[in-house]
Amino acid sequence: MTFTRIALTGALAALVAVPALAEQWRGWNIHPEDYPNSIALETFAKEVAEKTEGRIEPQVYHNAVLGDQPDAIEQVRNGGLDFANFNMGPMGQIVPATNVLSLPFIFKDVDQMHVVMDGEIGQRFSDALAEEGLVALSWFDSGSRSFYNTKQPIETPEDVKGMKFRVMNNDLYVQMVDQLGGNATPMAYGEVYQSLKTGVIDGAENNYPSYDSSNHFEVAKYYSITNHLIIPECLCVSTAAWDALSDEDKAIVKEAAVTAAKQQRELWAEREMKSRAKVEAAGSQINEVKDPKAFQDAMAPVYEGFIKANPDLESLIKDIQSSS
Ligand code: BDP
Repeated sequence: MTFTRIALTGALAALVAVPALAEQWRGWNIHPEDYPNSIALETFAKEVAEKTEGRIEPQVYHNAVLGDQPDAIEQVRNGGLDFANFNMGPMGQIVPATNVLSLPFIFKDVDQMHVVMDGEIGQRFSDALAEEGLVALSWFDSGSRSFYNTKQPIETPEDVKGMKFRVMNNDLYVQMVDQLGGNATPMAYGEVYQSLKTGVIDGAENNYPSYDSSNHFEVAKYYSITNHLIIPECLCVSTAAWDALSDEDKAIVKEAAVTAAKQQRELWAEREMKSRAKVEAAGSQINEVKDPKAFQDAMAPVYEGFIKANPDLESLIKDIQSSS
């Protein structure tokens, strides 16, 4: 055997012994590192890396450094990114059925949302997402959203008149604010702080943890509890990344996502209380609205318009409303 042949044989043997290259998964996240969703995404990444013995190495990119949410949705759909935590609000543009989750007051409370999303109806949403390139593996909590603004407490729909609110990218939210007599501007989350500060908008709406972590409470101190939206969020993997997995790895990834969601929901409940206490201590004025039903009743035209435009989704709305 010549030297070259020995060397070659050795090199081949080394090649065979080297394990298959790890799949590097890039994950999108809009929130800062200490947010419940971020911690849960890290748990997901760690568990997947460990249990697949490094065959998949997920890395989470926090703080929306990989782009805005609507862009990130596109990127996960086309396989440019591998996983993400997405809110179902901006998803409505891509997966029409998920718009049902953006109807104001669709859920009675967060407990009902959990029951619905963890059961057969949640599976229907997962099926709809799967048709658009997104594999929803588990559902995170996002609490309920309320309005906050720079001007005054909102106690009745009348108080919303003439005010300009930032909403997420979905026409249903524009209609929602319209029906209350305000003006809505869809805007990227990262632009809201500056826009509140400079008076481009008067207010926005979100849950306590985001009102806190985004620092919006520093510039918009009136937080009025309307609880008008309860929007679930998914831990989604791109179909391309999912389809490339062996059955064994699919089971590992699914289980890690379920574990992450369980952790997220526990952390969420704690964080809601902590954030509320923090913003109040910092001077936020939180008020209950006088007549929550007045806000709910004002949404009738939003439902009517939606059902007229999407008659096929009426039964899904009814199924959610009648579930407990
Ligand atoms: C937060 C959601 C996040 C949204 C953000 C927003 O977790 O996905 O992008 O609200 O208002 O509560 O844009």
